[in-house]
Amino acid sequence: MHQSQYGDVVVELRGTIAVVTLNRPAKRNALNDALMASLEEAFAAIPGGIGAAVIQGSGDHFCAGLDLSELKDRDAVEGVHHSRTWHRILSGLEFGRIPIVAALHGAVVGGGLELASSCHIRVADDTAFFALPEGSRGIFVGGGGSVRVPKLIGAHRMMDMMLTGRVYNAAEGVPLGFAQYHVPAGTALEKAIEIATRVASNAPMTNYSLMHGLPRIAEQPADHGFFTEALLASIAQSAPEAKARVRDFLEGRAAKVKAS
Ligand code: 1HE
Repeated sequence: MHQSQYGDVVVELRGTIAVVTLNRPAKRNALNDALMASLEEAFAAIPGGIGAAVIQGSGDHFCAGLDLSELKDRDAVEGVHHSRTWHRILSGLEFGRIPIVAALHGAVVGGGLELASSCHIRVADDTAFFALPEGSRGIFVGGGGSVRVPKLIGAHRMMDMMLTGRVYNAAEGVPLGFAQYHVPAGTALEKAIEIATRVASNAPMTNYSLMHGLPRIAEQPADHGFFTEALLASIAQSAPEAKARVRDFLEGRAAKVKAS
């Protein structure tokens, strides 16, 4: 295991995956400018052989969102640039090189939910709770939440959360779409590592097509989507790795799909 530190972000390389930890537990991993810059730097430094990442928060919470102490003196122009910086960094994760699995526990709120929703898979343990306290703080989401959160749970639920301060616990929230997996308290990291390791074993072009193609195809008119899909399908299947994997199945060396 190889470990590096970028400010309040720790990166451990474990075989084919990287485990990225927000390490500011005294402030519940609240995201200040320095932490956001460290996050960007940490992901940019993940070496080529790594096929997937896990992101988690240290301490009792995943992330308390924007560091509100930095909001006090920001004017409108600075606010726009701040929001655009978050957009760049979180879009860099969403449309980066490797899929990211978020291991969620405790507070997943405000910018913490925006960060989680820019990841590709979310695993919530039983302690996780989801909220958008921006509404009650007199502000608005600024880290891409108005684009990404409605895709998970619908605009109507996000509207309710922000207008009323509604908080969803894991048992309520996971079936609504906040996360794809609900696991017992204290096991989100373990499950996320298991999932990321599996994801990292996919052919790189398959993962790339899913990360970069699927969300774009979903925004395209059906006719354009079918065309984009055909191009991605042809590129993926022409890779030598795809040929080898199909041959492995046909010659009885690859696992069958099993009923769950
Ligand atoms: C913080 C922050 C923060 C904690 N910015 N300092 N996010 C929020 O509105 C959520 C605000 N936080 C909370 O509601 C709670 O802290 C938690 C539910 C996350 C955790 O509660 P708890 O009891 O474990 O911790 P705590 O005692 O409230 O906080 C511990 C310390 O962290 C304390 O500082 P201390 O110096 O008094 O020890 C808190 O002030 C500090 N802390 N959260 C700054 N968020 C791109 S736009 C995104 C917009 C948003 O994200 S708005 C939502 C912001």
